[in-house]
Amino acid sequence: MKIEELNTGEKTTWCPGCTDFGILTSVKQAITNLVNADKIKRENVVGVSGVGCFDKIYDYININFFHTLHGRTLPTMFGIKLANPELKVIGFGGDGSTYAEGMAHVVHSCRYNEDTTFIVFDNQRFSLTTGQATPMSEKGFAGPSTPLGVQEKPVNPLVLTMTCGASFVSRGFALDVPGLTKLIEAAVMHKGFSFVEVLQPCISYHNTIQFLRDHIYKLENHDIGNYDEAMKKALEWGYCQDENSRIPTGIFYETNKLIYEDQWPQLKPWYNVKRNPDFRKILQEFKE
Ligand SMILES: Cc1ncc(C[n+]2csc(CCOP(=O)(O)OP(=O)(O)O)c2C)c(N)n1
Ligand code: SF4
Repeated sequence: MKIEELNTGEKTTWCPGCTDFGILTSVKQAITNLVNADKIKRENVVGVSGVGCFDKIYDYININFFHTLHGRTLPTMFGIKLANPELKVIGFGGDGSTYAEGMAHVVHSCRYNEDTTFIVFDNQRFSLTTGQATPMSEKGFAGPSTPLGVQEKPVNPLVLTMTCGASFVSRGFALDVPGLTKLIEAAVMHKGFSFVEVLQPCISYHNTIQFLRDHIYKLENHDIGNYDEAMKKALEWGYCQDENSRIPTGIFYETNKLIYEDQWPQLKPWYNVKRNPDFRKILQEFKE
C-alpha cells in the first residue's frame, strides 16, 4: 500500500504550518508500514477523535473513523474494542479535552489496560477555542480564561499514566516525523493500553518550536522495563520553558500484563458468532 492511499482529498483547515501536519504524516506512515509488513489490516483499523484542532485528523485519513464528543475519545475507544476485539483502535485527543473534560477516562483506561492506542496532541492550550489554559499550561500563563495567570503546576501525563497502570508510555515530537512514526508503530503493536504523548507546538497560541528543538533529546540506553528508571525520566521535565530543561523523547516504559479483554471469557466467543436476526419479527415487537 502507498501512503497516498490514506489521503481523503479533504481540504485541511489547520493553520498553515501547524505541527499537526507532522502528526498526520506520522500516523499515515505508521499505518502504511504496518499494513505493508502484514502486521495489521487496514480494514481493521478504527480511528477515534473528539473535538479540538487535533480532531480534524479524522477528515484526513482514509480509514474507519468515529468522531465522538469533546474529551470522550477514550470511552468511545473502549466501547469499540469491546464490541469487536479484533479491531485495532487508535484514539486521538488534545491535552485540553483529555486532561480537563476527559481526565477520569485517562485514569481508568490505564487501569483497565485495554488493548488500544491513545495519541495526545499536547500543545498546552485549548487551541481550537483560541488558546485558553489547559491543565498542561505553564504556571503563570495569563490567557483568555486566566487573565491573572494559572496558579497550578502542569499535569505530568507520563507520570500519571504510569502510576495508573498504562503498560506502554512514550513521548514524541510532532516535528520528528521518522521518530514519531516508529513510536506509533511500536504503540500500535503493543498488547495493552499504549499511550503516546506528542509535543505539538501550536504556532498560533503557543509556539514552542524553537524551545523544544533546543531541549529535546532521544532516550538511549534506557531500560524500558524498569519502572523506577522510567519514572525518573518522566519527571525530568516539568512542562515549563526553563532554560536548563532536558526533555526526553522515546519509549519510557513498556511491560506485558493481562489485558482487559482477556480477563472476561464471556467476551471471547460472542463477537465471532454469526447472527441472523429476523428484523421483521423485531420490528413487529416494537409495533405491538
Ligand atoms: C464538553 C465541551 N466542553 C468544551 C467544549 C468547547 N471546546 C471545543 S474544542 C475546545 C478546545 C480543544 O482543545 P484541545 O483538546 O487541547 O485540542 P486542540 O484544539 O488544542 O487541538 C473546547 C474547549 C466542547 N465542545 N465540549
Ligand atoms: S490553532 Fe494551533 S493547533 Fe490549531 S490549527 Fe492553528 S496552529 Fe494548529
